[in-house]
Amino acid sequence: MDAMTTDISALERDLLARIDAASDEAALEGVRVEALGKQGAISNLMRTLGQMSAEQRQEMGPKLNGLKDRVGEAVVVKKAGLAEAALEAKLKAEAVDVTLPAAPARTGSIHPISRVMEEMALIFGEMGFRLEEGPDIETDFNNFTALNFPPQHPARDMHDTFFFAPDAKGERKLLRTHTSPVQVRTMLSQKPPIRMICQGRTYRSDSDATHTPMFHQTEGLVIDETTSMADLKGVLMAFVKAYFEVDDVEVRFRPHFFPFTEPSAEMDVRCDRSGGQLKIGQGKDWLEILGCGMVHPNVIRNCGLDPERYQGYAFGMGVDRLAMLKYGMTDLRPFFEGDVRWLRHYGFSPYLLPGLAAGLDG
Ligand code: 2NM
Repeated sequence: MDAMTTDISALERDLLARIDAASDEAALEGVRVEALGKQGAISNLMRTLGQMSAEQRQEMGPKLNGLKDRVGEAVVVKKAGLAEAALEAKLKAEAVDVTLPAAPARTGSIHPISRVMEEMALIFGEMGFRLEEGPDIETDFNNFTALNFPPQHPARDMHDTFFFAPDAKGERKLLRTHTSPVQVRTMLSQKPPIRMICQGRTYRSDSDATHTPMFHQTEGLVIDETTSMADLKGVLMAFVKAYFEVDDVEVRFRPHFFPFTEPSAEMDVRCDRSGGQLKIGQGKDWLEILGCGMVHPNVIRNCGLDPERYQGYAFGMGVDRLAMLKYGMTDLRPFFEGDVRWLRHYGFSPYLLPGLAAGLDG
């Protein structure tokens, strides 16, 4: 073997070893350019063929061509191997464990109280009542004084109020015992005509089968210059018909006492309890569903309005009890226990919103 042949064999071993050692496509391309590029080692050798004698050329030509082919082939094979390894690594990094369980079915639902409050807001909204809001923590003035509960009056005890410790100024805040302070806030901040409802949590220290210390109310107020008990009756009858989804309903007003209204009344609706099921609207029994009356002139005055010019009516109802009546729940306490079995049974789908056009069932 002559020197040139030895050089070629050594070059081939060296190139093949470096191709084999290339760890990525960039390194491999580097080796390829050094061997087969325009100024590459093999290309330079090929160029020497021109200066050779005929015999030399006959010997070296096939050798150099063989070298070029084998090195070129090694690059192609290595390149395919690197591409496959890269794909493999990528797939491994992005692997998904298909044995993982699928996302669980949604089990959340709308609580009957939320649902019923939405229904009520919708019905009164159609009749032109705006929804107003106020805080759960109230002042004694907004919860009692403005509403014609005189200081030291036993009516304040009637409400089993939760009081906070007096603050630095000696003011004793409380958890509102009804939503009526929202009416006070509205009268103090808006000009008549006022036509509003409010809804929300209310608190009284009272707990038994039919009372929870936290409960919900919906109340309404209309203040204008010419309102009457007849307007009140019309609004409340329309409400009851829409809420219980009955075409006709007979109601009666029983005289009652509230400090904030005069006259005051409780409204009953006809019902039928025969057959173990409660039907609202007609029947031989009566069911009490709400309290109402003409707003007391003292309340109007306490809220900065002239009772000689303005008067109005108000009403209030217990959301929790009306939810029970409509949806056939017999016990109040599970409302606030958070038992998922109860919620699954009585909860509403968030996709079925109440609407008046297609009936309240959406
Ligand atoms: C009721 C019954 C009767 C009522 C009165 C007022 C206010 F602030 F205007 F004076 N708001 N709500 C009212 C009247 C509430 O609930 C049984």
